Amino acid sequence: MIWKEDIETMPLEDLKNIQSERLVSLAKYVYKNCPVYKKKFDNAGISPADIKGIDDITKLPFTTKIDMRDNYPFGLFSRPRTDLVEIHVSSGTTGNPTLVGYTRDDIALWSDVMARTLCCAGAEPDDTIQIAYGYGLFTGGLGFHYGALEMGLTIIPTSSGQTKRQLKIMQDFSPRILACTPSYALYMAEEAKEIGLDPRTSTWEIGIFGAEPWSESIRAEIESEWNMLATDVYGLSEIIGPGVSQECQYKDGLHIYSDVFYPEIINPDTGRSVAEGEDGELVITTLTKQGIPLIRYRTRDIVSLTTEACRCGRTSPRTSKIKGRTDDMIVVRGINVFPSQIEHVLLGIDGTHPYYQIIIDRQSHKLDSVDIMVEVDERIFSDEIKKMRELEGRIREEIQAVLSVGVNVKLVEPKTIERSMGKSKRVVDKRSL
Ligand code: DLL
Repeated sequence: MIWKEDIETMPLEDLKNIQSERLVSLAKYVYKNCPVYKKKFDNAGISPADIKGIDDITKLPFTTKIDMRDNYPFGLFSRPRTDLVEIHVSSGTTGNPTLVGYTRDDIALWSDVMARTLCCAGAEPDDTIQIAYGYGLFTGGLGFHYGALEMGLTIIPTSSGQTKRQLKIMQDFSPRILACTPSYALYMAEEAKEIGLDPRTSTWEIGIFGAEPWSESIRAEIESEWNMLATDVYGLSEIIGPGVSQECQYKDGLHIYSDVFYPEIINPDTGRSVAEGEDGELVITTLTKQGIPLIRYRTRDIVSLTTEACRCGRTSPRTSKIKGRTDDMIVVRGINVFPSQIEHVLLGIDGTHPYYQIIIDRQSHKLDSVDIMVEVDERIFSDEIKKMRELEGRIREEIQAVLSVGVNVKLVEPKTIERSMGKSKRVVDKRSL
């Protein structure tokens, strides 16, 4: 599979017809095969016969992470365990992890959407791909693997870690494509320089980065460090893994495969749809999955959606980059704070590095404190104390102006903050520990 023009450039009315047909079958399928969904439909007073087309989707109840956890491990499945050929687990922070499973047809679907993803990023059939996402229970490594197999690429399944070996493999086998988390791409650039390798001379021309939030400033940093095109890939285990949406070369939103993953954007407080272009929570219905199809799954990721045509010719709607998570929001002294707001300020200031950590604490009976550790250039550290204090003051003021919350800023030397080879942890909330 290389470029499926009929699907990628389908007129929106045809897309809607396919979505409608698929939703009608899906409603019948889960009602018949999954007792949890039967109960959810019955409680909402909805029968599959009420679903006549995609516009009826709002009649159906939402599915949440809580439904996944309450019915752990196999309660939300529509197929018996014996029909599953693979299972994956998404690690949560509390309680049971989330289990997802695939029938053979689901693996075919995953391979297909991942091949579309690779193609969308600009991969060609003769390419070699280095897959430095973790292989294992995490869906990143194997998801890319299936897509690359489907597309016929040459796969180097390095998984994450062993950075010096990653760099040697890149030099020896000349892959054009790199797939890993954006934080690992940055870390590899640092390591490359450490061993005297100029990252700008690497053979990687296209990067497919995701699994964690990353800003345009981090994109600019990766693109200039590695001299490559850095594209964004989005997905989540509950829906399929990576392969829900992907940026094309124009980097103007992520094309969502809405013929199989139907997107809605809602106001997370009211549950109602927001107008096109407005920010809200992304809700996805898996239109064709068999093992664990999900209806109106609340991703908690905040995006906006556009149906405007893209210059690449694909007609599927595009989401913005992920702007935050409904549950990532930190409430400090009653004010809502998103880590991305802090990142945006930091990366706009000359001399700071894309490594920072936000530490929130509460001393007994005192107000919450926000300490931000920021890595800065060596040259700033060797400057006089006065200059360092000035920079700290400037960062503090700029952040306070954006957040309306007082913060403490501490500049730290390069390489002080822990590096990540998978998803990085930028916020440490000691209040909930
Ligand atoms: O992270 C799947 C994946 C693997 C996506 C490799 C892309 C590449 P989970 O571990 O279940 O699955 O985590 C899903 O990660 O709800 C988002 O909050 C976040 N996330 C994933 N991709 C992006 C992205 C994989 N491109 C959760 N930008 C999602 C921002 C992302 N956040």
